Amino acid sequence: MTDFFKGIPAIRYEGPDSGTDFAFRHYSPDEVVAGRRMEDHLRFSIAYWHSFAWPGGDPFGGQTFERPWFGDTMALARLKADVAFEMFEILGVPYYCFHDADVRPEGGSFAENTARLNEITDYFAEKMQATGKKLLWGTANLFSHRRFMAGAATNPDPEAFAFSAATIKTCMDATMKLGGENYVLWGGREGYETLLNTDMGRERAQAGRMLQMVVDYKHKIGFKGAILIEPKPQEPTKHQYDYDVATVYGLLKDFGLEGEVRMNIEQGHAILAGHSFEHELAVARELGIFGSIDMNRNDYQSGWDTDQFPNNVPEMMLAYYEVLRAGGFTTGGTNFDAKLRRQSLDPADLILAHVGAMDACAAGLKAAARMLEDGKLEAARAERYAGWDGPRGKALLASDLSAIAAMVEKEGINPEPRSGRQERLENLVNRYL
Ligand code: XLS
Ligand code: NI
Ligand code: NI
Repeated sequence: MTDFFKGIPAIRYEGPDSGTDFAFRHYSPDEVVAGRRMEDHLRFSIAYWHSFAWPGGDPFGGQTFERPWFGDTMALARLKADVAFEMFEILGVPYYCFHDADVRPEGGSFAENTARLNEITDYFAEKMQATGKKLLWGTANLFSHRRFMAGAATNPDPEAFAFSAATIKTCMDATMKLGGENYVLWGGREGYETLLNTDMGRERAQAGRMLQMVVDYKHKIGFKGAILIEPKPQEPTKHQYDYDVATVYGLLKDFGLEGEVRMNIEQGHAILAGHSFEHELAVARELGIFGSIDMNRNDYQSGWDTDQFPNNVPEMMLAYYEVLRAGGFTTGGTNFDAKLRRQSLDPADLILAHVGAMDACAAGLKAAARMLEDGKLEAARAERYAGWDGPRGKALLASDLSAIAAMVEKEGINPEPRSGRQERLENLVNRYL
């Protein structure tokens, strides 16, 4: 045991009237919601990078956090892992996620990076065995080191493509070794900063080819998890090729991968793309490519991907409603891709940020389940489209323009507008909160 979280108790469900900050008010892992234990529904996961690797910097200032494991030795990487697993236990969170660069110090070569990754993930394997914690997904950080400044797969330099491909292989191997349930690709610098120096067609083709290689390798090694892409429109680049769910679907179609790759959808990225979170979830659900979520929130005024901990229950209800409509998570889960504000220095801040986020997710899920079980919203939606289920609706889509024109003329068809009832439905939704 380290003493980092000294004095902080294991967090338990105490219900809405609990008198302490260190308790869940809504998240009760064994409680059954919509036919499933809450723990199995929500499948919470902690993001190693934000909670244990991020030093608290912003564009105007550097490190604010002082953590005993900061530094670039393997001994400190092990200390970081000790603290991380202690936090997973305190919170009772079943899963975690990591990038290679979060968990091992950067080596002087690809071979040294690989050796260090293998060493620390062996240490993880022991800890997972001892605690029962699981890996939701692994990924490669192909955006922080300067070698990736012009992209990874989309880099104009083939050697950067090669280094990226090799690094992805080692991270897929580590994910497989740890029994990871997914492997994620987020295209951090797979985009451009200016069109003036960019061959967009070539870069997009490189991105598609890398993705094919990832899928081929998954099958080659028998990885049973899902390959997930995490769309984001921009930041750090001006434009990213995995802009949003619909854009990625086009990419998957182009490269013959629509049955192979699903989406990891992040709240803050949806907002940056000019969408709501539930929009992105609904698009993925409709296209059959929903996978997992990165849960956080943006500051709606700042315009950045601020990665704050989620706390807006009405928004989360609508998000989990889409998750439930998609049939719930299979390999995916709720990964807190969220970081403290840089003034939140205390170990307790790290715990309480997750406690509040888990509670907000639980409250959102429960409200969503009530709304789905009650069925009024779905009944209103079905009623609005009922005409399409009748014989005329079905026949129309199989018809053609001239036959339809003849029918409209003969029968004197003249559609009568009906209310969309938006406010009425908005009132209905608020009743489940
Ligand atoms: C950054 C992304 C990143 C991915 C994993 O905005 O959210 O953290 O989740 O590379
Ligand atoms: Ni993000
Ligand atoms: Ni993310």
